[in-house]
Amino acid sequence: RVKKLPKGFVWGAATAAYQVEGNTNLDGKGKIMWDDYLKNQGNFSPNPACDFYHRYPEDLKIAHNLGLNAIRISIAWTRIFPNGYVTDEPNEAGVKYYHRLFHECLKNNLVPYVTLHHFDSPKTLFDQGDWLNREMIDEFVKYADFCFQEFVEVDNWFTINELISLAMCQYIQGTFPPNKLFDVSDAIQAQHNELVAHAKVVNLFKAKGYKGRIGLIHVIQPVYPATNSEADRHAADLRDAFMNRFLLDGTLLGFYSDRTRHLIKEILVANNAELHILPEDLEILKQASKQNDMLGINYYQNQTVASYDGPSETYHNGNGKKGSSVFAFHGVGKDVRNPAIPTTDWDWNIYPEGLYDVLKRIAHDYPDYPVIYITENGMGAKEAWDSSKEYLDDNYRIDFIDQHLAAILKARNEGVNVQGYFLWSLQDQFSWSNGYNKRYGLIYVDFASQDRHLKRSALWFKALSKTMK
Ligand code: BGP
Repeated sequence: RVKKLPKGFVWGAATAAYQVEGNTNLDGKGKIMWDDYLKNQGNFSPNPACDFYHRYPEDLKIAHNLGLNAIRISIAWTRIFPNGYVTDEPNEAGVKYYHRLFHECLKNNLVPYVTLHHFDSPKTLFDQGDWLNREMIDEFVKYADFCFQEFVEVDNWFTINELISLAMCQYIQGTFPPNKLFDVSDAIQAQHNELVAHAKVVNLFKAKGYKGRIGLIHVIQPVYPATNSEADRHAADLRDAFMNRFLLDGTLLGFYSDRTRHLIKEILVANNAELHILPEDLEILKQASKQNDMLGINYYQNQTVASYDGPSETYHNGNGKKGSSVFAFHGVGKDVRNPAIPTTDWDWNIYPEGLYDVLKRIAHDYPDYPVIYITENGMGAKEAWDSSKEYLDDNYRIDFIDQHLAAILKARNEGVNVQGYFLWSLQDQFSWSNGYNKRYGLIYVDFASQDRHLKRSALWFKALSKTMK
């Protein structure tokens, strides 16, 4: 379908520190919110992941050979400040590791796009309430400031990855620590506080005149009503406000529009929940909204929603048993399956048109939006390496990427300013709530031997990279 990439297109793949590095106890790294939780749960361990902490030269070389020109990487806060609190004595080993890593990226002509927080709050700050505690915001700003000063080889910064996923998984679906269920107050407050944290960092980045660009990453799941009934359409609006609109408004407008506040209020009332906004928050958001240099959009799937007033219920399909997911949110709406839309084994809808809709919507609703990069998109699958074959056959992934890329380029041709694509993920990685059997990589990783093998999608990726000239 896609025959040619636009000239100068950013063509990359994504990683996140905790999902790739492994070595969570090495060189003075401090604990994060996941270490003890995963140990107690006993299902899967973040070690060795793909041992990127040691094997990054090999992976970056492969990425370069595949024609990639960019890579998404995150810094593990607790490799630099092991107990989360920012002091005058950063952990040298951690600082040096990231310098080595960034230099290796540049050596391989991979422009690093660096995220400061990717689902990995330091354990100390997590225990004090994580983003619900405003002390976390202050420490985050100091940590960001340190990184901007130290890592001058980085030109592209993202503050926080996927605020809504974190809030949903921590406080609504209970799949990330602290595993709360439908605590609507905490979920919406965390979203707001993270927006303020992002905004403070952007304002500091600009006030101090750091070079380079800064932005935020949102995962957007467009919401469609199950039927054309008024009730279902309203449910879709409510869900969209909670998942997408609140965050897009806070980032790109710098305030929550009347319509957004109205919808959020309805959700709060239905769930006896509260949101606290300090008067100064809005000034901070407003100032930052005009200073974002770029916007990262992660896109995986859409949602089809029907109106629902019953009790809230959720079941997370974390093992790939197709059809087992349940999600019903009191007073907001329940997920229903649209039989016309195919799904993965983890019940994620495959709906490339949704990505086109997302891009068009941002350009339409937020005309002052900064340049967009698709910072994640990809397909998880159960895969096993067959040593009698040269490459792992993942034609479904090629098809998936191809269709999503076509949707991006269509929006781009219609004027949406989208300049790049990062596949999730570069290599197979550790998945937060699914462990190791949900593989996304261009590069297959044998987690026992740490051998790397190429998938067919990697060759397809490479062939397309050559069309850019
Ligand atoms: C995004 C995260 C990634 C990654 C991806 C796939 O939400 O930013 O860290 O994990 O989704 O999700 P999963 O691993 O749950 O399949």
